[in-house]
Amino acid sequence: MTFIDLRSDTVTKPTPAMWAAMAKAEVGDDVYGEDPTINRLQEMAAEMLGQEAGLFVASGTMGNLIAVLAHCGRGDEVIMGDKAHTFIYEVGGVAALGGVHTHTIPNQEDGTLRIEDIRAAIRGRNVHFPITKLVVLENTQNRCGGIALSAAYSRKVADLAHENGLALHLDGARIFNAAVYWGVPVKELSGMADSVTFCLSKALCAPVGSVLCGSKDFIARALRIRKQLGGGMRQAGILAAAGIVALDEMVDRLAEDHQRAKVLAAGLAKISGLAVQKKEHETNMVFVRLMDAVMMSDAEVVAALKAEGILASAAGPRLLRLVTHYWIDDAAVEKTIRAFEKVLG
Ligand code: TLP
Repeated sequence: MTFIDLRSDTVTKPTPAMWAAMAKAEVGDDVYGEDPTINRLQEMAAEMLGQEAGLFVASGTMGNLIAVLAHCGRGDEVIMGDKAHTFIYEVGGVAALGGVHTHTIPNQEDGTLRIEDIRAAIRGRNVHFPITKLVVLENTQNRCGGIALSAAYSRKVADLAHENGLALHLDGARIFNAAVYWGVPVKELSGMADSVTFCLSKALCAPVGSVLCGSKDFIARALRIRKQLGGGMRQAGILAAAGIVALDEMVDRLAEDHQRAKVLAAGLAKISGLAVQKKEHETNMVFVRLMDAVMMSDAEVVAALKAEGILASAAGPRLLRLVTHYWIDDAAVEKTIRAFEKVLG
């Protein structure tokens, strides 16, 4: 059976143009800085994100970890949302590998952190306290619904961080979705941050990799940490070649994924037993809650959908997540709605 895979945009396979670019990629030893394709990707990414330099890394998780380790020393503190990917889904890496203390504050329904909560979380100088060094924002905010944060809000957070001598790191795994949502060049959402990671291997369809961007000094520190973590990847220009195609060809079309997510949400909203989460500034994710009247558990619904050829993920108790992407067309959306009707009918 071929599945309609809505579990995540991480499942996207490379496009034909990516396969072609990978087959003829010029490569070299990147630990010597000699892979021309990686160098080109890093320069392109930095330019697009409004930063001085970029570093190709294996994953979004590695990019965020390197950023936190480059900004903070052992015993320092980082402020982030309680729904931040770095807090929930990155295996506690900042604590395990960096000895960095995480101070969580609540993510609001709209994905933001309240400015007053950030301000209150910044520690004063006191011998008992860790030293606050960093604030992390996530754009789009995944667990809150794939919500695009605005440039104006991001600037406010950056200003607050900088006034207090802190850095701002942006987990921009899906920042291109946010840029397309707001209709702005991505640098407007990322240029104010001290560092930013974005993923090539999510909705942009490249098979592997993320780019961490920041100042030249920051990236020089990040390069050493990447090596320390075993992330020096040699002839990885093969992967970077797909990343270049991702940046050249795959950004503007993200609007189609956002539109299909809307159609999917509207179709699912008509099915009794489903409460579709509806928020402002949503992009390519649909979250649906199973209402009490539904006798099946989330795992049972996921299994029943799978039997119909649809893959969805359980995102919490009685909560499912469906993510649209390049390989989901209009027919797949329609088929998904019909499958939900059958499973819940
Ligand atoms: N998110 C994945 C899962 O890990 C949950 C997904 O399917 O959404 N930041 C954000 C905001 C992310 O959503 C993810 C991946 C990452 C970082 C990590 O990226 P990778 O998977 O490349 O390490």
